[in-house]
Amino acid sequence: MNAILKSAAAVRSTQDWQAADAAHYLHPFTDFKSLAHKGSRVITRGDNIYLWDSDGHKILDAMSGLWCVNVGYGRTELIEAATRQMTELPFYNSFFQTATPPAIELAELLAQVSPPQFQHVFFSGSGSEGNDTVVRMVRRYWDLLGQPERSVIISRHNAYHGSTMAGASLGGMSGMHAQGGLPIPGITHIEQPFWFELGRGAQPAPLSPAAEKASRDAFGLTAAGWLEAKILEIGADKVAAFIGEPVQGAGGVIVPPETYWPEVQCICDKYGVLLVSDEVICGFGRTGHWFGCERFGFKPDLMTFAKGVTSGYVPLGGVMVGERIAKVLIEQGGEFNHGYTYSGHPVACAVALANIRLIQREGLVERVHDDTGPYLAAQFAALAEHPLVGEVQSCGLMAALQIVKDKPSGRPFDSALEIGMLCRGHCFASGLIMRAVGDRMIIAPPLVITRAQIDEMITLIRHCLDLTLADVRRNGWL
Ligand code: PXG
Repeated sequence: MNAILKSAAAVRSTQDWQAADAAHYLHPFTDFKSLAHKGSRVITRGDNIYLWDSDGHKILDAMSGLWCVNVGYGRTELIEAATRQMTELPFYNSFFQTATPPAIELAELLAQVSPPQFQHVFFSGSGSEGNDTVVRMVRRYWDLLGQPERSVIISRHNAYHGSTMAGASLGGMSGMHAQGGLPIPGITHIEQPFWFELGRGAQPAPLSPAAEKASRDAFGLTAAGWLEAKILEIGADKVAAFIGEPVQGAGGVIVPPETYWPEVQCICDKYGVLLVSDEVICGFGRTGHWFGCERFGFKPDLMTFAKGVTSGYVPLGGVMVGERIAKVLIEQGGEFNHGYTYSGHPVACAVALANIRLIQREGLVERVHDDTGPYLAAQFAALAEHPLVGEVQSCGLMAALQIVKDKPSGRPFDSALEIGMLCRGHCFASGLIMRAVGDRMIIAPPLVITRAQIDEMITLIRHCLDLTLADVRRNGWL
């Protein structure tokens, strides 16, 4: 397989790839003109946690593709599962009272690895589509219970729930809302549980660990209180559901205070509001648990998943449907007028089965929980001493460090300086893929990463922070 890809890369030069790319390919979330001018980086091959570009440079992929390649690149089990299924039955739908063995078996296995309230699944092709299904399903649920006015869904600013009309509306990205008249009606947002930005306040000196924990815990309750205030403002009889990522991924790996989710659960219970956990990033071991809701101790009614379900080898998403909703949809629902051509795609489901069995066989969730997660947390904690770093946070195998101008006060650099992008540029040039969300640098490496590879990644991160610091000093920005 790799030999074929290698030879494909060798057939055309990087320049040639870039010219064809610029001429025909509109990339997602991209300034087309500026990329056409600059030229794409063409990735041609992957193995384990590493990628290679069309110039032969080796890169440590600390973002798992896009938060998805949990079992790493080049896993024969997944490739063989796809080949077998394509040979036997590449496609059949699940619409007209039909099903395929991989879709049935995957539904069964997902029910086993999910929290016990989940015995049913609805498949989609992506996380965005999964969240479209969430919107359709929660509104259908309340319709069936004779409360159609209960239709408002509450989400959070700086959340990411996808890029379809419903996904982008549920998300809280202002840049996305600014294009195309979003959000769609019936979706509203509260503030995010981001302690460093909203709860810490300016401090003359660093907080002691005990004072910081107390401050975080108090802020968690405050942030959950914003949900209650919003429910009361709208009227509980109009609120259908609350949706959140256990840890906000694209928003910058924002790990909520421990008090946040249990309090959100109490508030949803108090007002009968459905609770939806978007597990597209947090699911399938990322947090050291099968699902992020288990890490944070809450019990959602719906869980959206995608990405890690197939480790990104083929597209698949869906929604785990809790018994509270499933019972109503099944027993009183009649036909649910919703579905996608690729709902339960047999090849995607076969790959997901192989992927989940691999995660089980290699004990990857336990490994993140007991070994590599705590190891990464300790290595990241040491980065907090760097002069540019104001905060570090990690949860399982995702982590963030916040670049600040002034450590004690946490004061940021002028956003126009784009220090995060500067640091990201050094990462790229040094053979490391690390993302910048503003001035917050984030990673989510494949779950197969070893301790030695974590050391290698941390050395690269430290090197890139040093290069960024040198730039900042040279330009007199400190
Ligand atoms: N929910 C969450 C929590 C996600 O992170 C989606 C839904 C949408 O999934 P699809 O499969 O439709 O893309 C996502 C996707 C980034 C980035 O910049 C993150 C995502 C997608 C693209 C970019 O970190 N997450």
